[in-house]
Amino acid sequence: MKRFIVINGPNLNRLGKREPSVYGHETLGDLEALLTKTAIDLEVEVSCMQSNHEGELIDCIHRSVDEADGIIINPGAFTHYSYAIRDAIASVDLPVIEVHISNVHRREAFRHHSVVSPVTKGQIVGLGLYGYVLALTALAKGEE
Ligand code: CA2
Repeated sequence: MKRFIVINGPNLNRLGKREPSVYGHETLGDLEALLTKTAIDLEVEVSCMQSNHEGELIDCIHRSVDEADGIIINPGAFTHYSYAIRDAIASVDLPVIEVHISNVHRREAFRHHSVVSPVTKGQIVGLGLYGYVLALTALAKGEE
């Protein structure tokens, strides 16, 4: 059975607790439950992690080489400036889909640019938690 890792970056453990107009009312636990259910429907395995620490995110990306068939990542604010996370993604030979809950292009200018997008398979933005469901579906049904 194919196995996918979902990586959430800094502050995403605060989902549902603040800024519902931007990020919605659902919590990180709700997201993980949604993805677990989606994985059952798609007949794949999913495991989720969240960290506020850049190095832990990088270690998880590296470990995924031996543990997964693909990665879904929301790097949080690291999206906009972490060349280290970009290099980690580039170092693994796995399909990686970048997800953002909010429509970053409608927000502050510093959120408009992603330094990780050039090394990902694709990017989904602005569709709330459903973006993760779409990403998991794309990986599950993909050829890679
Ligand atoms: O839209 C996204 O998913 C973001 O990756 C979320 C990041 C932000 O820095 C990116 O520009 C876009 C921030 C996550 C913070 O999450 C919070 C959740 C609830 C309350 C406060 C922050």
